[in-house]
Amino acid sequence: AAAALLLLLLLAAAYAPWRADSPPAAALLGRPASASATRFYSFDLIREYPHDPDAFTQGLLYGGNDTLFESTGLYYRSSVRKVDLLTGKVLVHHQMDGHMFGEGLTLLGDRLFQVTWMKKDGFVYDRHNFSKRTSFTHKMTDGWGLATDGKVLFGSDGTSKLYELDPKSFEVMKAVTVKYHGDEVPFINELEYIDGEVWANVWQTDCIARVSPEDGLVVGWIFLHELRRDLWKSGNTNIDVLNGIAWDEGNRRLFVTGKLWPKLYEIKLRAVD
Ligand code: DDQ
Ligand code: CA
Repeated sequence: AAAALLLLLLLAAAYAPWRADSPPAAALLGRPASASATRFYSFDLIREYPHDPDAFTQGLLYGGNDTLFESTGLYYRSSVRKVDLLTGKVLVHHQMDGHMFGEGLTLLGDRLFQVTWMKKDGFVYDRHNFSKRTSFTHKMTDGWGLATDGKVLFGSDGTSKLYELDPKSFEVMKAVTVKYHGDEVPFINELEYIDGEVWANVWQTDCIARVSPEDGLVVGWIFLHELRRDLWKSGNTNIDVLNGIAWDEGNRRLFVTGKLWPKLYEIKLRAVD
């Protein structure tokens, strides 16, 4: 019911005619500020791959050479994995402590950074050897999503905030509020940095928000409800929310999946406006 309500609010916000006026500050930054400037996207399915239906996907990223790094949640089941893209086979598996609920994951240099749910604790793993591990604490209100532009860590905590964290001190260097036509977008979850934008799963929706990290404005909405519908149609009624965006920059491939989804999808966006 909460998901339906949020979706309804998003759609209402999208089509409300009284929101068509442009805030001048946003316009000066050259960012879409009016209803007509925000782009909407559907997708074309390029290919589907198997995905571990027991993986409660919380963080997803491309690891090169047809591999993915993935972190999973749930108590006593949380993990960090290296996964073979083509087969879905888990190549390296690190089981987290039972009281840790794995969340967002990102790769900066040779190190994987991970945050955890309902705790300020995070972990840093060597990408080649997950047992080489250190920990850190951060100052976001919670640990949900992580991504990187190769310099800073982007983080989310389930609010409408998008944080920039220093990867050495883990201090918050900057925080913007994700907004669509002046309304805050809460439940910002799994993240991916793509071509200067931060793409974010919005928890409990089948939508991805394309966010400008400079000012937090939503510059595009991607609608992926068809993926869930097709999984349901083929009998997968046990699936949780859409979550997990991975970008293969070299080959410009975009991958998405969800928590407990038996499939991972390579998609191409198609503008619908
Ligand atoms: N988060 O990933 C959105 C940050 C948290 C998801 C928490 C889901 C809790 C599910 C608990 C199920 C217990 C069997
Ligand atoms: Ca990601």
